[in-house]
Amino acid sequence: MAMIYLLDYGAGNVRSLRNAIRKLGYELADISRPDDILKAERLIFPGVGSFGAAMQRLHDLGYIEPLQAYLRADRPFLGICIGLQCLFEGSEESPDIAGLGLIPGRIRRFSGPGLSVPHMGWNGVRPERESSLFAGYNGEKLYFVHSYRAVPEPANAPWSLALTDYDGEFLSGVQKGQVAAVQFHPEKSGDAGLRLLDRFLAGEPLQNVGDRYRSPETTRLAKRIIACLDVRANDAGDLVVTKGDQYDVREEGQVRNLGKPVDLARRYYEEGADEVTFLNITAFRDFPLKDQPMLEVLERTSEKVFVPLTIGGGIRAFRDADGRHYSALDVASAYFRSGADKISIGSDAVSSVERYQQEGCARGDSSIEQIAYVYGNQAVVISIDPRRVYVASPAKTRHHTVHTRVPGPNGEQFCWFQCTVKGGREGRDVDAVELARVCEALGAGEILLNSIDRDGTGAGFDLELIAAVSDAVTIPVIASSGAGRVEHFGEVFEATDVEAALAAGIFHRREVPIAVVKKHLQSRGIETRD
Ligand code: 1PR
Repeated sequence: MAMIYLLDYGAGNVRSLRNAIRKLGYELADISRPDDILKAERLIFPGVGSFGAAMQRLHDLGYIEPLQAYLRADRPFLGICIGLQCLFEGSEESPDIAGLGLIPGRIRRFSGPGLSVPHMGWNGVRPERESSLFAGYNGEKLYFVHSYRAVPEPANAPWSLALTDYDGEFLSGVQKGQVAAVQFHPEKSGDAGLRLLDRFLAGEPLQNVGDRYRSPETTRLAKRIIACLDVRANDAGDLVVTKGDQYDVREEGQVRNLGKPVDLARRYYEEGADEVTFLNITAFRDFPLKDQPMLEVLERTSEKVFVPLTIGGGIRAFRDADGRHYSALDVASAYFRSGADKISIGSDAVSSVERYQQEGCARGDSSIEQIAYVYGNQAVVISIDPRRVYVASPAKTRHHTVHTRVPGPNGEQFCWFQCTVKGGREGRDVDAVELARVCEALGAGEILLNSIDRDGTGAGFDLELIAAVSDAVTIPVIASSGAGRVEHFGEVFEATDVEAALAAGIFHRREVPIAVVKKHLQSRGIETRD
């Protein structure tokens, strides 16, 4: 069996890819010097971060020449995501930096009107011709996350292997001879992705050996269903999944215990969750890197769960007991190394927005900017914990108000959505709409929009809050808090433009299986991943 070589230049989370390769039964070696590249029998290049950062890193490590020689010699290669984009001549993302130049054309940003960018989530591919890579592919959706894409042109037609529809069509698979690359993440695409990866690893020649595929007419991005696990230590010191009612997780004085984090995450993966999110809900008061069982939870989860993992809680700068300083980027990096694909920032995002408003501009040193620069915008989620504040009229506040159908305690017809920090313990003078807008400007890639008023109530999502925020940004928004019945999921996707809906309590208590949510959505004509 051929040894698989990984070109990992240490800029992001490739733990899941390593885990996927090991799970499929292959041995893995790392490229650690330029010479290793030409020794490799099968090479995987999972590009991470931005196009410019990836090319710069290849350059600094002296990898460009041997890599070009390897590719020109038509040796087995699989590029993933940025690993596909680097094969082209250049990219709008980093206009001054040249690509490897193997495939004609430049990478361009998605720009269609009303389109959510990044293209994040599960979409299909349309294979253009037979290949061993897509042999047996049957229209299953695969996981994509990117803001730039390769556009099909006559000059790169000989490379075109598969197309995906979003803002027109883009090249989601390329291949010529033994060199192939895909824009989606096979290691994050559940069983369908693992099967595809296995076909490359198995070493079948890449050309013209596939079965006939059944290709859908056009591919459609699915609405995502996310299972959320709020995690904290209980009074005995064990890390448990808990769940609050309006953020209060205690029942008769005890922290509610709904199960073990790794087991539950695995259960949701098997039941068809499109993503799994962990929120370390007490990390605001503890130093998250000290004695953190959360890192181990992530490591163990990423061995078994092959869909995207997000982790939130405590992502901010810290000084430990010995006076050592850790930046938010250090904390995030520890989470990425342990298997997270995205990190989510709560309290610190509110502080960054307050500072942005005081100073009137971005300074490049907020946690959002620092993490997005290194790991890419798509890896930075902002978790908002808003609470309604009722007012008699919009003139009573400087904040973004909505005319509400759920009047306040004194019959108020208007409300604004006040951001809170420290798990709802402190309200700040920032509203959810302005927070989302500023975080998008600072480089966040997605918004996780909770509601303290609806959390754990089962009364349905706060559609007024969700519409106000999702109308204010172009990045994807995840609706969270209040799901109590399958109909609530249909409602939120029909009434607003959100890309994903998240729930906790109804999944933990096994009241509604994820598959039933998806069936319901399909019956309403809403696209999902099966
Ligand atoms: O502020 O960066 O340290 O991050 C802390 C993170 O922990 C934030 O993302 C914040 O939302 C979360 N958090 C803090 N305290 C609580 C709590 O519940 N006491 N959980 C908490 C937030 C809300 C949702 C929940 C949905 C769905 N949980 O994520 O899962 O409301 O619930 P439902 O379907 O049962 O209604 P930082």
